[in-house]
Amino acid sequence: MENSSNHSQNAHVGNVKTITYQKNSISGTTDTAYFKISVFSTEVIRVQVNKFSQFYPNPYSVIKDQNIDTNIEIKKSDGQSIIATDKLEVVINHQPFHIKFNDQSGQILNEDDESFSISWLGTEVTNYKKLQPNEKFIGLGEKTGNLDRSGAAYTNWNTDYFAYGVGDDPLYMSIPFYMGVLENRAYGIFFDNTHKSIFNFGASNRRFMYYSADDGDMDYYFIHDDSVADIISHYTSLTGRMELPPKWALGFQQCRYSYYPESEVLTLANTFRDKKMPADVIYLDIHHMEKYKVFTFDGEKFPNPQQMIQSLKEKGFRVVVIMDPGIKVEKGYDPYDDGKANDLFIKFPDGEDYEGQVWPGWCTFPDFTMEKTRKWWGEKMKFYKDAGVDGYWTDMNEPASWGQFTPNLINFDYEGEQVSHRKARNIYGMQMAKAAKEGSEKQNPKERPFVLTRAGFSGVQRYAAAWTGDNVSTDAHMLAGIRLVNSLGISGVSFAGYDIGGFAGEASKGLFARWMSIAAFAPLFRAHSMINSNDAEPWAFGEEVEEISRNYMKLRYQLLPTIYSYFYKSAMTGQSIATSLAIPYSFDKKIYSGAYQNQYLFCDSFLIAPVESFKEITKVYLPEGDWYYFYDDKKYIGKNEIYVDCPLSYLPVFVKAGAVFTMQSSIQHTADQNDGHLHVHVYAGKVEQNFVHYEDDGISLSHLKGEYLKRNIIWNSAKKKLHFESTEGNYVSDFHTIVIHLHGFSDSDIQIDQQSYTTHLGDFAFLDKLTDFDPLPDHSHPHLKIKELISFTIPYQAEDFTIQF
Ligand code: NBV
Repeated sequence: MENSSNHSQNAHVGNVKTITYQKNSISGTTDTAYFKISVFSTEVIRVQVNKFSQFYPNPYSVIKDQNIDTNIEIKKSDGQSIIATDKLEVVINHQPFHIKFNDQSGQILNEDDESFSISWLGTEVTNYKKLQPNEKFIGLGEKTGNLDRSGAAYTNWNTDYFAYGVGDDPLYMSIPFYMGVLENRAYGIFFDNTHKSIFNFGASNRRFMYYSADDGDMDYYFIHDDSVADIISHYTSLTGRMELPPKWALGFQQCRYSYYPESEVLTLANTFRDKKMPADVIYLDIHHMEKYKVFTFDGEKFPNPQQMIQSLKEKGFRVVVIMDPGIKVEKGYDPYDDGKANDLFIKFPDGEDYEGQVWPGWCTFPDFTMEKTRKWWGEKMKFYKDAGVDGYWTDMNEPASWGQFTPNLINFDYEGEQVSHRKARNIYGMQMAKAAKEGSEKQNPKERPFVLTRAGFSGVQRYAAAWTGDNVSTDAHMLAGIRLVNSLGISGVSFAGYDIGGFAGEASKGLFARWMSIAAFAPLFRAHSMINSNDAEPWAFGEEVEEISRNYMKLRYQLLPTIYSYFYKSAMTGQSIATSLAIPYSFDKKIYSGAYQNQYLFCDSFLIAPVESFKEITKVYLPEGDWYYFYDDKKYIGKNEIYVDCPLSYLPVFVKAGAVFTMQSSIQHTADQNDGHLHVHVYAGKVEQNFVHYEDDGISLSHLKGEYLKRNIIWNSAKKKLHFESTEGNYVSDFHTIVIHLHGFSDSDIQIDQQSYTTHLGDFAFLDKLTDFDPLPDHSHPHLKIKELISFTIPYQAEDFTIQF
């Protein structure tokens, strides 16, 4: 179909020449291309265009089928075809081919630039979209820069980037999904092409935004619904959602490049327990291996890994090991011999194995785009399982190699399609994470897997949590990491975190303390640091930092009933856990400003206002609604900018008026017994809130067979009614008593069904008072007494009950 021999000039898709109308899709030809527009569902339209009579879809990311029964109406005329669903109107103009998307009221959401719409420059395919007035752009996963990406451009090409700069691009993971936010409406676009791609949100021009890929199909999903959160929900119903992780993965995780020998690992575990700093996970980085060879232990450093891991387990720790993809080229080394014998490595087109240099020296690389290889890798993981390892950390899976320039001609299986590195690179890391997850499930079928991955692509959330790679110990990096994690949350990857303290460089005392306090409110709570750097455990920075860290670590563990409930919610709905304000307050322009763009909601109730370590006072923007300062219940009116003191011991945190969240007693690790009291915190406010409290055993798969407990706690502040619905599921609660804390109330007359309960003014502190370091004089201490807090205790019961006051 291609008629342009001049590849250095833009070749436009041209006019529609033929068109056929099928049930819920339209397809046809243009002067230069083939196209198909399918109604995937009421809110999702798929557009496919290429120059061949066959499409080459990405087999990895989208796991949902088209719902061909979606109710639609098609209007046909010579110049246009219009598809209308209950949410969207798609106007396909025929001459030339260009598309416009309207919402159901006819307001424009998005339209192609008429002259260029879909065009090619050689094999490079691009879709040009007109910039709408005041359009903002959010998402694109692990991308540095501002929350609003307008005026910037980004490349998707998974890249190993040690000590990246806070504005650098590309990094390790590519998620070609973004949302456009207009005055009062929003849409999402997922460009499902694994080649190197570019998203230009109006950089160096003011005519259009565009997304392009080096090669392959123009294949995108256009999504529209009432809110940004709904759009994320559709995107994650296409590309999948995280599965509920084991609860231990929500605890504090301590990493270092590298802890060894065995005695150091055991001392580390003991120190957490001695110092009463709750923690769950210890990582073994590359020095656990013999000469960096995956699926080995260094016999000198770790003479008895099984015994060591068993002893860590007895202290309540889980062990996660690193797995790099590179397999050392060494005859006699089983993974090499076996992989070679089974033809599992990526190859040059002449059939010779590709070899690149990584930690072990010259290596081959398993072709994770092949089912056979993924299975084989999973079988090899028996080695770690036998030692007692519980979690897996897939690093270097961009794939990285010295020189950082993998030749493009290398061949990958790509589920039988046989493609070059150009098409396979971006998907490689995700497929390694898949191999690790499935390997873990095979080796340990009774427990939920935990995989942490560096590289990934759309859909990676189904297999692994993500961390933002080799950051640096600076305040700017701390804040940039928060935006990266929030952006991952916008883009379907809700289980994510950053290296607390910074991987490269040395954190100052203040920086480490602040970073710990913020990360206590991150989905993944993990500290890590580079080889040859100072000790960077939470006690390594002196007593003050130790106390601050302990305070926030304890708080994290006390909040686990809420955090776990939100992980459950995220697994069900694809919604973020660390939620950029652009999700709930998308149309409030203030939240995009440089001063406030790092703010986010954690588990919906907490507004976290991250601030540099050197600041003692900061400006916070409180969006719509009322807000309570977390530490003393002082109430603030929303849509307001306020100044807040922010000594290192008090990270600015506010609770949304009308919020409900749950807490438990202080524990040392996630499997530690709490005291049986479920603390339900309820805040006066005008909104009705439904908090879904979720419990299960935190580790097995029995929750999928009904062994869970779910309970809606519905708080209607206007009617002063707190309703505990009856519990659902067969799991017997971890709690025997409910303690209710009412914040922002003066009323103390409480009836539960017919019975009256006595309440008392509370004396509740979310943080312990620091011993010698408290910066505030006693009388102004925020946590000494929460004056308006009223608490009372009732026995836990499975049946529903209402508290009226
Ligand atoms: O395995 C060593 C490191 C690891 O600690 C880090 O978290 C990864 O992002 N790894 C990169 C390899 C090289 C780092 C210089």
